[in-house]
Amino acid sequence: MSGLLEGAKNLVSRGGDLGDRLDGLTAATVAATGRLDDGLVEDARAVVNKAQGRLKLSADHTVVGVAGATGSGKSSTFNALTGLELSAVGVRRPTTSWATACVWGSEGAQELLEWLGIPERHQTTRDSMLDTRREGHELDGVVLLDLPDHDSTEVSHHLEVDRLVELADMLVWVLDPQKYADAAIHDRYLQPLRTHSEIMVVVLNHIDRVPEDRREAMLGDVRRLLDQDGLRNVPVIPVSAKLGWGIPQLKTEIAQRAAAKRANKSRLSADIKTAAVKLAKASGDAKPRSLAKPRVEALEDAISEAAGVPTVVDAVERSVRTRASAATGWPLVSWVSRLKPDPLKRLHLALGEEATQLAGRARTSLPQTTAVERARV
Ligand SMILES: Nc1nc2c(ncn2[C@@H]2O[C@H](COP(=O)(O)OP(=O)(O)OP(=O)(O)O)[C@@H](O)[C@H]2O)c(=O)[nH]1
Ligand SMILES: [Mg+2]
Repeated sequence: MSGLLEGAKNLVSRGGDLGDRLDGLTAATVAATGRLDDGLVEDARAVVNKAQGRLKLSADHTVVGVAGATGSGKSSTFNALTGLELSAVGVRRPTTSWATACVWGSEGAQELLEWLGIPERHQTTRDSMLDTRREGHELDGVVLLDLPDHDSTEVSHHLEVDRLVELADMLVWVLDPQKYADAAIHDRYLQPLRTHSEIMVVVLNHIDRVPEDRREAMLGDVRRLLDQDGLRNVPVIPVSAKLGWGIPQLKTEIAQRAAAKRANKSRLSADIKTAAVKLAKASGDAKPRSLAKPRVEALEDAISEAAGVPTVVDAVERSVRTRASAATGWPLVSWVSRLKPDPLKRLHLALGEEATQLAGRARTSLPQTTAVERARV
């Protein structure tokens, strides 16, 4: 148990390479199996599997999920970023049932999209369209995902959201003036993701519908709630997806992180750290109990007695003595000792050629362990 604790602690404090951290978490998961809560270990194992899966795929792409409540304007934001009407924007709620992807720079993205489980009919490649404008290249390497609503009445929607929020390298949370304070998003997503602030951006959409003199106060309120969630570093951008306000800022925010090609590593590293902290916490920091030396020795004695070790030691001793006197005694009488039975042979054990190795048949004639010896062990 101390090994597990040490492993997890090192993982938490060390700034080391992602591969090392992953190895550390793998080792801690193996050590924790059967010792810590199964659910916790299972979660840690899922993190290991996900990280191993993602690290095998394109490091040139950054998967950006656009998430939020129903009607907050995810699809509108997605369309504004792509400059295309790819995702259905609806009046009827909820509109988006399946994630849609738009990829800028498709080379190497196919396997990534497969891993994300986005069917081909829900994928669009930005460079397949004639796109000569300079800004078209700004988002090179981005795989933008329009997600269904997390607060849906449809169970399949939040299952899909949860799955993709887990896999994305970066997340854009779309809030709206009516529901930005909903516990549903803060308690279920934002707060638990406070360890992942580096990979998140929040937008306050529908800002055109907020009277101008109230915008500042509302943004301040969103900021306060995010600070409470532990997301002090996460930027909040006022946006009107409908009118295109704030879209260039959002684009720049995404583009900078995508260009740094760090988001996927930051994400995995935050996941690994979170899992490690949980394992370390569950394992506690009490010193592992050590047994007093006399008790260890008593146990060793009982086990060796039950296994017949003293009988063999005694037989070896007597056998060596008999052989020695046969070899070195005065020839006139030494032949007498050869007549004595070899104590080792009686146990179906024998001293090898040079009397240094003990050789035996698979089944020796060592006495069976008695009930008393077993009880002592
Ligand atoms: N005035 C205004 N309307 C907006 C804005 N963004 C979206 N809308 C409208 O809000 C409604 C919902 O927008 P969607 O983009 O479909 O929202 P969504 O989050 O994708 O919704 P679901 O897919 O159902 O979860 C649509 O009627 C949009 O036209 C905005 O910034 N300002
Ligand atoms: Mg939608």
